[in-house]
Amino acid sequence: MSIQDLISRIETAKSNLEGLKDQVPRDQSSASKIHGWEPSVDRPGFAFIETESGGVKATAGLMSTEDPNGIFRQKGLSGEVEGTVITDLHGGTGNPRDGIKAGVGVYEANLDIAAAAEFYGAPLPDEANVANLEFKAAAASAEASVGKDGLTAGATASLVEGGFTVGYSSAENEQDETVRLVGVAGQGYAARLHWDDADSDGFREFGLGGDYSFLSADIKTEDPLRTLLSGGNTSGGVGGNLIMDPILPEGNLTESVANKFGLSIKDENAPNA
Ligand SMILES: [Ca+2]
Repeated sequence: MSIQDLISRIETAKSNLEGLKDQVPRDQSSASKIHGWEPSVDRPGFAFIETESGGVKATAGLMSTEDPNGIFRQKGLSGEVEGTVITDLHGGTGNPRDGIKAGVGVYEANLDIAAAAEFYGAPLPDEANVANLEFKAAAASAEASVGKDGLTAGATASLVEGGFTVGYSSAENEQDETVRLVGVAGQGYAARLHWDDADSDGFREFGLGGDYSFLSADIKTEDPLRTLLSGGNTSGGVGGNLIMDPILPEGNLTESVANKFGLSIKDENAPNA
């Protein structure tokens, strides 16, 4: 049985269980309903309750902005509580998560350097086309959730958090890899597993991450075997890329090895496969 089969069996079992709780299957559930005021250009404050079959999210804040090119977004004095049984609520990412989540923060900001570089006509090189900065001030959050993109369990509270995500992501490439490193002036204890296929190329970005005391880190890779052998395309640039890449065969190494045993990690039915 391939990893793909195993994951799809887990997902089928989970949706069967959900079907027992509620006779309305997830994909037939009604669209979410918003009660209150969502963030808008002419009103900085927001406060709304979002409901969907099986889930509810209450969120409020004094400021939330995002520039139209997706370069910079920020949020101020905000809080949210989210509890779901069957729903697609999860921070607007479109990734269904079942579980509970709560958070408050005085300020948070994200800067997409790759989007900014592209906008100003100097795009980052293809092999390093992911670069984000993140910052939070006086924030606390707790979450226990599982969904089609992964699993999260833990809690973090900080005075200040700052860090970056770098790497490579493209539906044209089957060796995508990103690394996220964030320093936390506070305390955090959390574990995360990742198995989303964000670029829908048939190769899931497997990974793990966590918060431990002053450090929050995540690594995701479409080619776990190559990442292990090369020490990471991103994190081990010199040792990994320059030495191992000429030695290791092209393409997804994990898939090549899996194929030798009659297995596959690729979902041939993915939209960009
Ligand atoms: Ca992928």
